[in-house]
Amino acid sequence: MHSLSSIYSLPEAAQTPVGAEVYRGLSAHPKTLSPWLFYDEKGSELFEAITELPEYYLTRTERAIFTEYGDEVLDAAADNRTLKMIELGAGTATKTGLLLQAAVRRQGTVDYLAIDVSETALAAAQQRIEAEIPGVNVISRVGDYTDGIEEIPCVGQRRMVLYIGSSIGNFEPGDAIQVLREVRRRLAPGDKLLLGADRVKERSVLVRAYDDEAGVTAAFNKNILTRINRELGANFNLRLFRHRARWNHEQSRIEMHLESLIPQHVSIPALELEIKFGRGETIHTENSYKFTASSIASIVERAGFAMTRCWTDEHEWFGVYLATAV
Ligand code: AVJ
Repeated sequence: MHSLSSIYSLPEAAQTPVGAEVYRGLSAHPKTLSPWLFYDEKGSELFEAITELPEYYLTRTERAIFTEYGDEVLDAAADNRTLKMIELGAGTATKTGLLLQAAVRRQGTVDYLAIDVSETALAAAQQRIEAEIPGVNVISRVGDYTDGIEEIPCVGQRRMVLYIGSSIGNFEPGDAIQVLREVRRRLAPGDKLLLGADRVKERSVLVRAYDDEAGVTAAFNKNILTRINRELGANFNLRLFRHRARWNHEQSRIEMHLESLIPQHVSIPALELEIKFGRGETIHTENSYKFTASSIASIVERAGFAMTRCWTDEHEWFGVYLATAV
């Protein structure tokens, strides 16, 4: 048996998802790494900690919108039918509980399909929801994005797909449209999309949310290097890189980078790679796009939805958008 690695003479590790992404990203100019690499066990813990930081207004603001307008959202989405909910990237589904409670108040019971790549997060979410919100029938599906949307048969019922938490902001605008088109393809006309997306606002508020006082976001960003050290035997010295968060006004996005403090070489034995860094050179690890009501409307419309309603908080810092499949 020939393995692919011997045919292409790439090391075995370069063909695992993590190895392939690190190989691609750190051989590229400028250097980049995809944000999904953040979410190993430690990274997922750090992200949970970020959501509770005073500077990170996103989670708390979206939760406040669901608390205040949950019943309105459900009314507007259901069109007087029974609503079934499907969540993409459900994670721990803590905010979703507020919408599920509103659904139970409205219709007594609700079917909820939670889709996520993390089996452990899903299991915890399912257990908590079943214990805390009687009336919710939880089905969980381990997988990527849209896997399983069609699995809820819906004769005479409405589906509402939840894509909340501003997860859409990690995509380039063109890719965001593609993802939502994929969602649309699995829905029927009249079905709903509920999208949570962070808004453009004053630069200092945005930058602080991604460069907090306690350094939790810095640790989250640098954890990607720890992961590469552990999984690919690399020798990144975390003290020789610093966390950077910058607002890119032209592209309407917060960028996170890891900046090399000195000229240095890093070796990644499992990939047979030696990476050279100049002083001040960065690895671009994340884009977090920020939207206006009209930039979000244009994305959902290009994906085959009509914008139906939106809700925001008192500062207009975060948006929750209800769109209808056309
Ligand atoms: C999970 C993609 C919504 O962009 O705000 C938080 C990730 N990165 N702090 C975001 C993140 C740094 C987060 N999303």
